[in-house]
Amino acid sequence: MEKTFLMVKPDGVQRNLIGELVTRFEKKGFHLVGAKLMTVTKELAENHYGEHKERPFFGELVDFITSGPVFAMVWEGDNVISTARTMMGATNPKDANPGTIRGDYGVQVSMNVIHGSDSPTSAEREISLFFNENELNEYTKTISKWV
Ligand code: DAT
Ligand code: MG
Repeated sequence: MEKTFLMVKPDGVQRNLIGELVTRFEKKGFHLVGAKLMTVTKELAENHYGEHKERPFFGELVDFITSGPVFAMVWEGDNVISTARTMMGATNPKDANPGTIRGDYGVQVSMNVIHGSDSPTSAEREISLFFNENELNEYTKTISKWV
């Protein structure tokens, strides 16, 4: 079953959006396999956002993601990687449709509430960067045959 890495960014944590965002993915029918409140180190931030190293906003991005706790999660489900991206909305909240997370809760591109892996390769990479094997829970819910 496909897994993705989602993270409530420091702005989402400060704005008390953890519960709301977890609820959206739960109600959609996805399956939570790991979650933790944590503070991202500079080293982890630079590794996680390595693809953006040459971008002008890289320093600001690393400073922001390390500025306060984040809520890191692993979610499982059919097409969860692309569906979670659709639920998140466009990177820049000004372009994100109402009803999406960034469309409903974001204003600035640099503080856009949530991170989500953009491909199977990045999902695998990001899950292993943020979680140890023993922090991922494999379990079955009775409801899984209905949703
Ligand atoms: P996404 O988070 O939708 O995958 P991304 O990978 O292109 O977007 O960029 C990573 C983060 O970097 C993004 O969530 C917010 C920040 N960012 C992107 N473009 C930016 C810009 N032009 N100015 C400031 N921050 C930006
Ligand atoms: Mg990205």
